[in-house]
Amino acid sequence: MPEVVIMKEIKGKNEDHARANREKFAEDHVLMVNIMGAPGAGKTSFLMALCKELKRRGIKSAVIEGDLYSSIDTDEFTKEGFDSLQINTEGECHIDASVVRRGYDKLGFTDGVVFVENVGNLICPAEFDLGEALRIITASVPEGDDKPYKYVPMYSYVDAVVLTKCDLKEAVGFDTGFFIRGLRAVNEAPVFETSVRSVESAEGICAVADLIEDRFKEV
Ligand SMILES: Nc1nc2c(ncn2[C@@H]2O[C@H](COP(=O)(O)OP(=O)(O)O)[C@@H](O)[C@H]2O)c(=O)[nH]1
Ligand SMILES: [Mg+2]
Repeated sequence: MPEVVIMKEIKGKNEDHARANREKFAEDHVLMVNIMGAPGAGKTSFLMALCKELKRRGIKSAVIEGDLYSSIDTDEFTKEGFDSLQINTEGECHIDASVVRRGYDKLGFTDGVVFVENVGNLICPAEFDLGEALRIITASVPEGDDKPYKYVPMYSYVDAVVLTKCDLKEAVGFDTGFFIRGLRAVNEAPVFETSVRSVESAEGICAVADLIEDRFKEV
């Protein structure tokens, strides 16, 4: 069974912790990526497919899982042989830079990509810089095509948008053009269409892996 660490925020300036994290990640040759999205958006499923694709390319990755309770997501990654650590916030709706740092130090990982799967929430995680190099939102098709219009702080905050569960577009009547127009009103971030259920959308996961690979070269 993987270790589950219960963590609460250390009071203090989040920006100071985020700055210290950035320095540490650079020192360790680590690209830190913050994955955000609603509960059930497909964060874990997408992340698993992405980690496997990166492994195929010879890039190491590790995962820090943030959830209120349980180790369900970390168990998945441990089973597949990835370094992973579960943080339980026991009620907090996001994780902050100090929590990420304590998890990262326990992980003892260098020379690769560390993903933080943030607590499922479209509001609070956009208020806490973790010291990450890349911010991704997973937006799932069944959530609806109007979310960029409603969750403006989150959609403004990210560097890339991963549209998940694209295999369900027709079933739920998702209007991609409407979604992208809403996004473009606040952000020029690239959009990647993905699914873990269809071969065509698997190409989107490879395109995200290209982005991660390019960014990792800059670390
Ligand atoms: N149809 C479909 N279902 C998906 C896809 N990705 C994830 N799911 C399902 O959506 C649910 C939530 O996925 P999960 O990865 O746990 O989301 P998380 O809570 O954001 O980490 C699970 O039942 C998954 O099997 C996808 O690409 N297509
Ligand atoms: Mg998850």
